Amino acid sequence: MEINHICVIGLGYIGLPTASMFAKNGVRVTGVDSNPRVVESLRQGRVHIHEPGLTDVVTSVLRDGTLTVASAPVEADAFIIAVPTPFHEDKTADLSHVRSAAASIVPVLRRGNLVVLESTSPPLTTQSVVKPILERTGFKAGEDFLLAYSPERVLPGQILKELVENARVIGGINAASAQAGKAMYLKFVRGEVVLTDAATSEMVKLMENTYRDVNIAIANEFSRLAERLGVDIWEAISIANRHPRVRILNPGPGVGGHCISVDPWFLVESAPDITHLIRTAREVNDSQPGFVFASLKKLLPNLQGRRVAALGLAYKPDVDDLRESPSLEVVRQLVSSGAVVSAWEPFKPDFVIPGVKMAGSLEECIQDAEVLLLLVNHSQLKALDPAALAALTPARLVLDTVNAWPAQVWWDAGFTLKKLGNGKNSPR
Ligand code: SAJ
Repeated sequence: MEINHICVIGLGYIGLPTASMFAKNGVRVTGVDSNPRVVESLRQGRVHIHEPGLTDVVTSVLRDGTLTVASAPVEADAFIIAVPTPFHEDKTADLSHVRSAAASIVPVLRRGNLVVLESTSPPLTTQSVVKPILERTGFKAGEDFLLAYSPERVLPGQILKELVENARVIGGINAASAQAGKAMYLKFVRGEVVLTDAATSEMVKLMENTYRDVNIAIANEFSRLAERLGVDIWEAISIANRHPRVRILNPGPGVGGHCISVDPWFLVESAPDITHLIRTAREVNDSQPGFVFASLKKLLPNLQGRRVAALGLAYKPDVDDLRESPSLEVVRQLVSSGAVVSAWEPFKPDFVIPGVKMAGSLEECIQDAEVLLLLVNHSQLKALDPAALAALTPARLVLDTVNAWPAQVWWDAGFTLKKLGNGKNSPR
């Protein structure tokens, strides 16, 4: 089967880069999004996602016409579903976008087509949710059309590079489906392509992010222990990591983003009785903003009316994505304790949080502050010079939750800098 035209449904963090990589490699792509604002802005050549290098690729393929945008799928050789899978209040997966994306393909599905689900989904979604919807056409999956699951595994901030270089797993509902998926992704993927069945590839994706979540949870729990026991967690981790088989990750304000903080719940949902560790890790990471709040309260016991400058709100460094960001939870807890919070997120200065004064600049954020709270290790925040900062703020108290700043330099500049997870009183 020759794939000359692909319809990518969902033009978000994954769909848009994927669509543009295919287009850049000469495949005709129709990008589809149900949000009219996304379609409209792309039609005008505006890219709604901040990702290094993405704007250049997207505008070039839009200009030469290899990528066009539409609000509904059109007939094509292959369809890729890359829509969000959020979770409900009770942490179970909300598959409504996957269902409606699959349903939107039904009127245009033709014999011989390939459909690939990329959205992170609970195990067995391809077989038990997507397949029956597509079979409403009267076609049989695996015979009349091919169906596979292929998770994206790219790191926000490095999407364009990792889309090409990472190993890609393609799980078919049968071998022919996996093979067809391989032929399609080889249009741009240079990493190893591994073929398996659909359920395995769904599980692989969830295992990867769960593995990371559990490892971050142990780092966060270590940071709490260190603080209680009078140990500096950053020193302890750097020593432990000299062991050849130990690689402890970094504690911080918690785990955010739309991947690691969500995906482990899909495994818990599929078998709650045998996933205690996974659930506990999620709970540890979700309660880490509370640990940050408690650490700040140790510095300023009564937060009522105290002026806190929160620096960075994104879920991780150098991205503009605030979804599930633990910094937001820290800020919410500060607001409910009566603190007067000003916040600055350099990648999204116009973000709105009820009760928080969003600053348009660093200077504005810190000008009246009593304490500086560093929540994200953005390069531009990490690079701040404490000597220069001292002239811009009356604050002399600093809580660094991400080990960004060299404590001694800050102490020398007149600040009392405390690091999250440092139970020692001395500067470090
Ligand atoms: N974090 C820590 N300590 C660390 C590392 C990360 O607290 O040592 C926090 C970050 O600050 C952030 C969260 O964890 O809040 C997640 O960040 P991340 O950089 O670990 O991962 P994501 O969510 O941006 O991307 C992950 C990646 N998965 C893995 O590394 C196993 C990526 O490859 C996936 O494609 C992506 O999830 C996804 O879409 O599923």
